[in-house]
Amino acid sequence: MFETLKEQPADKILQLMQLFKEDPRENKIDLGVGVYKDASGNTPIMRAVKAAEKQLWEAEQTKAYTGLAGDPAYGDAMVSLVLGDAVPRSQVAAAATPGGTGAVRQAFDMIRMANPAARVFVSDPTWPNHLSILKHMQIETVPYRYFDDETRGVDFDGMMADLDAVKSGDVVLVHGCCHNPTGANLNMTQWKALVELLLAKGAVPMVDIAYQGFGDGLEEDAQAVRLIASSVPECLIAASCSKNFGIYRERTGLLMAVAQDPAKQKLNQGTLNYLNRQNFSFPPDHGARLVTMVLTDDALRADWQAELEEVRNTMLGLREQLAGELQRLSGSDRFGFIAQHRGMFSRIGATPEQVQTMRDDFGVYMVGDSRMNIAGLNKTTVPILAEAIVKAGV
Ligand code: PLP
Ligand code: TYF
Repeated sequence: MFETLKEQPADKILQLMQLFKEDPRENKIDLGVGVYKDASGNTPIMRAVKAAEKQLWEAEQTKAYTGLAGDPAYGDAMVSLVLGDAVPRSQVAAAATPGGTGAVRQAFDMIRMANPAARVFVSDPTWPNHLSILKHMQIETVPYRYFDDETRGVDFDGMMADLDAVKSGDVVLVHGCCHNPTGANLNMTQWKALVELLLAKGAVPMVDIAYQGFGDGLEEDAQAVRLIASSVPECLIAASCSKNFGIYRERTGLLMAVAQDPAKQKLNQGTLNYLNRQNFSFPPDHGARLVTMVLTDDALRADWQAELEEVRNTMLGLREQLAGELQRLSGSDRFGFIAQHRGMFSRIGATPEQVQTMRDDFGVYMVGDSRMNIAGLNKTTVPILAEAIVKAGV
């Protein structure tokens, strides 16, 4: 049977991790995979998470199964973190998932179940896993313009023009904040215009929010998803705790289905539970439990928020430093977009050849589409990167 299998394309981001490992140069710089790193290149366990883990070890009495949707307290805590009081809790169905990826996958499954003819509109570019999963599930995917190669900001006119083709029952996938891979984001005026278009078309928004707290702050980063959830009749939200709690390997995510019609909540919750059962039964609990503890304990929460702010401000500082350094070296303002972008990533608009030159000549590893992870830098490596960017002719 297995002889019928075909080689599957590798994930380019994960491939790059391997290439970096194999490079013997000591001064190489890893700007690849989206993992936060401090100035010494470590990905620390956040203080509040570590403290919660200690408490949990003392207090946990059982490892028996939770529910199909995970621990309800986790759902409540995360719905509140993401949606605030934008919609009544009674309108939200929520299920824990293995990571944000699990939430994305379950969301696509629910879409296909509800409307097998639904097309999913995705930003060009988007996180490669979106495309890979959609293709695997044989869901029709339609790209919409997103990134302006000239300004390195959002091509909002192009985006709206392409979304004019959306039909009732189609799904429009958006990144709630900190767009991956570009770092370019809509402003609130643009989000409002997008919501108007979705309402006019009868399209269902799906929001992937994997970096809440990494852009402009926990509340600020949730503004778009809250606007959407409170404006449209139905939407799906896939949230990840991997980055903002630093618990990548614990696989902690949440899928939310929001409906203005309260009668739909029960059906949606039942569907989310059903889909969890079809795919993995009970979702992982350890990370979810830590998140719940951190979010519901005042002291832990305050410490988590403080550390998340440190992380966010460190990345903003690196953005400012890099933009400044590039302005000095290039004698132009054309790299100002790096300080405007938000989140871990910026697509700098280099050609694949220029990306390769930076790798060969300077040991700088960014993804082939010229996405760099800002958190892979520190004060000392910023000038090295700036020189590489300018010398490669970007
Ligand atoms: N969505 C986007 C846009 C991402 O960048 C990521 C990666 O971190 C995820 C979802 C999900 O990540 P995870 O499955 O590790 O929670
Ligand atoms: O985009 C990134 O780098 C993160 C991490 O298959 C990631 O989202 C990368 C590839 C992948 C899963 C997660």
